[in-house]
Amino acid sequence: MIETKHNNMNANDLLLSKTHHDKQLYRIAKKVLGQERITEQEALYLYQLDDLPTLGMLANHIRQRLHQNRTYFNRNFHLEPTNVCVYSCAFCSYSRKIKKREDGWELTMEEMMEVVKSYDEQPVTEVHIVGGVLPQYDVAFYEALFSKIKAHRPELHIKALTPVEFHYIFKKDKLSYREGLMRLKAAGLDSIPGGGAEIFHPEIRDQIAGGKCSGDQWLELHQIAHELGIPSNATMLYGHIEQYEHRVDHMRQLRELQDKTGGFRTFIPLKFRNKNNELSHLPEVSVIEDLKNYAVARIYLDNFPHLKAYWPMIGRDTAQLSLAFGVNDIDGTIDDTTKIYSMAGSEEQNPAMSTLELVDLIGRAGGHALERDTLYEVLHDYGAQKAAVS
Ligand code: V47
Ligand code: SF4
Repeated sequence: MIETKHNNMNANDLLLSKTHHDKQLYRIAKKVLGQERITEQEALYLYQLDDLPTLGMLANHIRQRLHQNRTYFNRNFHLEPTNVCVYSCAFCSYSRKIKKREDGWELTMEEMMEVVKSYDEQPVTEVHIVGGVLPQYDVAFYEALFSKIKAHRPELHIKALTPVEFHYIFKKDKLSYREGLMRLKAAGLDSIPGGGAEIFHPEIRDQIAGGKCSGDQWLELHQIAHELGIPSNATMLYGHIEQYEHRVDHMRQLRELQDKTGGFRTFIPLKFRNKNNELSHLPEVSVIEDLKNYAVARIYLDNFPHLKAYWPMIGRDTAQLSLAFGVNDIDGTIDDTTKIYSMAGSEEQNPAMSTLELVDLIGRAGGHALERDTLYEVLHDYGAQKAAVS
């Protein structure tokens, strides 16, 4: 991934020469080199293009401009209050219906605090709290949970809940999104993860995630969070029944909101995994499709500073490859504390990686590993080392 200024000039010429045979691609390449925004039609064209190497070159050009070889990771753990849920999304392998709640788990406040305390001796900087939606986990419950976590470990960053939970619990308490978020922020909420976005377009959302908050509501909640100074992430669940048009529509809405608020930190494409859910008959998309999706996202979402590959979901090898297709962040979950993916058939059935392993994985792909906090402040610079791990 190393590029000097001199090499960079050559790379630009090479990029233009590689695209010269195709008028539309050439125009897109010129835009990328000139730091100009591409249109939705152009994003669609890139998705339809059967030319992964050129896509990789374009996306890597942007990644190099923004971050050079710097590749971030974060040490966090997941806290999942419950996997019982009032909704039944077709892609979800993890949740249990209320009628079958005895098959799932429902943690009490004390049990959740035990999970938090079990990390006391570990140098984690973030707790990611997300799970199923159930009436007993309401605004008062989360206020108490966040306050207790902050009282116990004030510096631990709380990245919690999605518009799916917020919408449900605020409605139950007759609170507006703004009122509810202000209360939870006062209790300790620091940022919002990217979940629950799936695909915004109702044509798809109604089929795979009917009943839960709409795409418009997801976006409205994030907009209000940004206005209140709560940063957030955004995801896109791809590779199921959606078409490329739906992915472009999804990213268009994110790009528009980011233009207004600037509150998104990172975009995280999530590959649909097909084990143990109602969409198990659908084949999973190939690694080529994964890389193409990262590249188009990096090229189209010009106002998102970071692009993250969630390695427990796609596996270590694809995570390494993704670094040449625009990705500059590898989610650094240190422990098998989320069941969302292992239950859906992810590559990593036991997704635990030590810091040294993560540094090594990044270094071997030519990256320069940096441990970050949730907001991308650098905590430790590991350089381009390949750690001595077996
Ligand atoms: O919204 C559920 C996805 C999401 C499956 O913000 C599935 O840092 C694939 O959003 N196949 C929740 N995906 C997780 C999430 C997340 C993950 C990592 C980091 C961050 C962050 C956010 O998981 C859900 C849904 O889109 N999901 N089931 C499945 N079978
Ligand atoms: Fe519930 Fe979330 Fe699973 Fe949908 S994806 S069923 S909202 S836990």
